[in-house]
Amino acid sequence: MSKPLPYSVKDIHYDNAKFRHRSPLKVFSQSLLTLNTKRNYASCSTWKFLIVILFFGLACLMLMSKSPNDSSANEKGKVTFVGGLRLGRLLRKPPRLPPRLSPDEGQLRGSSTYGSNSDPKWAARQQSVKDAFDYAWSGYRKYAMGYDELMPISQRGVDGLGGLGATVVDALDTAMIMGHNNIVSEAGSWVEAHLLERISQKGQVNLFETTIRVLGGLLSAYHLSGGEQGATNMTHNGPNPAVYLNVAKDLADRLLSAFNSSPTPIPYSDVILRDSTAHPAPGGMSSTAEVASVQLEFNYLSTVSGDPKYSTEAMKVLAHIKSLPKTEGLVPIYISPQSGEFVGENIRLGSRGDSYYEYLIKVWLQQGAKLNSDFTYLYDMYTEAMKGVRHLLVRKSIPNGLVFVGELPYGSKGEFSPKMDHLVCFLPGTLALGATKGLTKEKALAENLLSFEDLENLKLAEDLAKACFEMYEVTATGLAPEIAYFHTEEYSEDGLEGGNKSSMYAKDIIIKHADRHNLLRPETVESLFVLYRITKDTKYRDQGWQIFEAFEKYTKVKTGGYTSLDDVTEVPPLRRDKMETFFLGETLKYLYLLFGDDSVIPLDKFVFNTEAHPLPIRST
Ligand code: DMJ
Repeated sequence: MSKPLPYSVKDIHYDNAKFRHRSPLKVFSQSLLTLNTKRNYASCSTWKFLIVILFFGLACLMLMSKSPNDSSANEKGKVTFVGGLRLGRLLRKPPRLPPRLSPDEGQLRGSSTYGSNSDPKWAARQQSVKDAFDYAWSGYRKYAMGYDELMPISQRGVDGLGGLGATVVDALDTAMIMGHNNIVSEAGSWVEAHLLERISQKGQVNLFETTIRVLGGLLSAYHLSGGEQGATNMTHNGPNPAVYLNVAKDLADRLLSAFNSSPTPIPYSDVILRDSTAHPAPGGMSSTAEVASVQLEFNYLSTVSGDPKYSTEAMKVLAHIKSLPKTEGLVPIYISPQSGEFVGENIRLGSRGDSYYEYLIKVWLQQGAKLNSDFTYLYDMYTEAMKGVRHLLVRKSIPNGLVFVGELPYGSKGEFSPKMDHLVCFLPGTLALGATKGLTKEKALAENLLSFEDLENLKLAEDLAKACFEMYEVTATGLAPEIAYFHTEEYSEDGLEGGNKSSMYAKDIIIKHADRHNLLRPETVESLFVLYRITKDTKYRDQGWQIFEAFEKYTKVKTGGYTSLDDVTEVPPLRRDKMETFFLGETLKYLYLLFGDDSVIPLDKFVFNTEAHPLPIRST
């Protein structure tokens, strides 16, 4: 008798060599082989004769037993035994699927968009997202080309990120993925004509923001436009991919001053681009998330440039953080570049903490996801941290039990705060990715790859995604606030509801006046995208569509572009005057991918940096 299945896969779709279904024909031919090898019966001529007869009989049956009353089946070429067993099915080879193109191959072969969408409903919805991207870009191009961001109400541009035309670079790979060739051409030409000069002239930029948006955008554009295959293969509009790489190197060389000027492996937060110098932020501290979320980009740059210096500097940060004391794997949100130590006790997965956890697992995945490698410590740090999250930060709201992640502003000995930034909504996607390593849940289960802990993380991912979606559903506009509080036994406040009286979570979610804005952020749709890819549960697509419709309804500006909102709990909502670069770089990209084909930027071949710029996983 076989042993009971391991706990983690008991009662679930299970498939390994031992339990896999085998076709009767295979069973038959294997039995013959077994007979042959085990007992040497085939040396007996009688047995040989019988086997030949058996095969002959089988062949005759196949030809003669076409069921007369199964004409439709016959039309389709199915051959059946009288008893109903479909011999055709036994003999037919698995269908030959068209080869799956990697995104860059798709691009290199000149397809207008990556992959195809066979479902007309989702194809139409995907097209709506593509149109929204076009609308956002057109508004930006008309009023703000070359500025960092569009102010759509004032119809002008603003440089909030140092003046490197951040929207152009953030949007570029989204345009490539969508097959928006005109936009690729416009954005690419702008990069070629202006960006190097800008970089050499501009003053202060933030190391993290510039790395994730500009450096990440350039590197992704380099890869997607066929850079690693060499320029001759390029079919994309826009410049030779080498242009993107050269600009990326120039930028990264200057950004390296943040590492080189610091007395510890922890970089300073700000860089003066024109003279390649760096200094700490006012107050002296760097954010933990910021210093630990530049490694995907610097690693990839080292790979494609052949110069290890970028990766070496960036990875020293993570190796250093490994040696610091933590609270069940959780870390404070500030770190000092002077001392190299964490500062304060504020632990959260929202602002200043978020992408530290994201990059632990993604850098490990980028480097081939091998256990017992130089990068295993990242996997261990991630695993410990997620255990810490489950133990110290996860709670349920009342009355209806939404699972959320709170904060520990005074460390693990201090009081728990039921506050959750929208930024935390990256976590469901990261947890799901960490659990299956980018495979579908079905495949990971079939290959027996999920530990008990992976399954727990996947469950938590789904629960948290629900809370993130309900942060949208609970408001009058259907758009999430920047921050929500959750009603618990220790904490409640009346009169701070989201404005959607029909939401069953109206009493669970509390939205303070100061937190009611929406900046067109991507985190929830990012997680819906990853969870859809991994679980194939269509509810994630439906939820993404609902969110997209709310963006269309309340944030689209008649004269061009989309805008942030001041208050999502009122209809019509008060508007702010900014279209953040990540609306084009992340939000619309994730929505487009959510409604599209899974073979486009597959999650086991690419990691998305924290600004949604896909970078290839090192091939093993
Ligand atoms: C983006 O710039 C990145 O996703 C970052 O990690 C967090 N914040 C914004 C989007 O909300």
